[in-house]
Amino acid sequence: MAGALKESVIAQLADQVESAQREARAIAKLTDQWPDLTVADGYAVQAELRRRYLADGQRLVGWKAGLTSRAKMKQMGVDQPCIGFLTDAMARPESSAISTADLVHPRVECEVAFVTAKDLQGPGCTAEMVLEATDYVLPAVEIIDSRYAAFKFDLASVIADNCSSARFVGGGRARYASELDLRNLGVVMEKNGEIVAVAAAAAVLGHPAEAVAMLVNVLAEQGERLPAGSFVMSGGITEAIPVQPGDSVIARFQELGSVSMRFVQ
Ligand code: 0L1
Ligand code: MG
Repeated sequence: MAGALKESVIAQLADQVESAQREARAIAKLTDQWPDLTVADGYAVQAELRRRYLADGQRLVGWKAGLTSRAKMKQMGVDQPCIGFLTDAMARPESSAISTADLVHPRVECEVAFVTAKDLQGPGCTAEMVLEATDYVLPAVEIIDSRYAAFKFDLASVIADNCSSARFVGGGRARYASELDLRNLGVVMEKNGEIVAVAAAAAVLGHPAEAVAMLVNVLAEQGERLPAGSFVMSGGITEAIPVQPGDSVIARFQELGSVSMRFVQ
């Protein structure tokens, strides 16, 4: 997918997003400055960010699908999902203390993560192909953090910001997808001992494997495939809940165990 903007403009926009991410600083959405920014341009900025982070020594460990539920698309005012990349610098251990000092306004959401055993190549990737290529699934919590002021953005801008990727925590019990009814898998999220969200995984495009297939097809538009051994977060099942220092969060997944963490300054 070739962006229409000149490389120098892509680099300039990547500078803005990169410094906002590194300095945990909110900025105006990119389309305030470039109203004609397209989804393809957003992915070009995201690819430039990935190139820079990998050149700096971070390791690509996987991908994420975002904006995968109708409710979330409506909440954020967009009409299609997005994808983002995950590096080792974003991973946090289960039950750990996660600092918010390097985040702008973090929110947590529960997701099913897939680990693949075979390469997946689009276009035309389907949920069935994803399930056939999946080694196992595990529960995960994504900590998203839009670098845009008040979480206000459009699709091109959020894609340029790597789909709000910030931190992620995998844990619980790894299971073969074939042993589970992933569509009806229930999740309960608690914050500070109170239930703050309850949902079933069908909230993610009807089935979380659909979101992974979408991701593979978007990668194909960028001339890329999903290699075997990839970790893929399939999108928020629950709504995203704001967190601050002092909060502790536990996500309980039916059949997959739980994932917990606490937030500190
Ligand atoms: O992972 C997600 O679904 C987040 C995608 C970007 C939208 C947001 O920041 O809420
Ligand atoms: Mg997410």
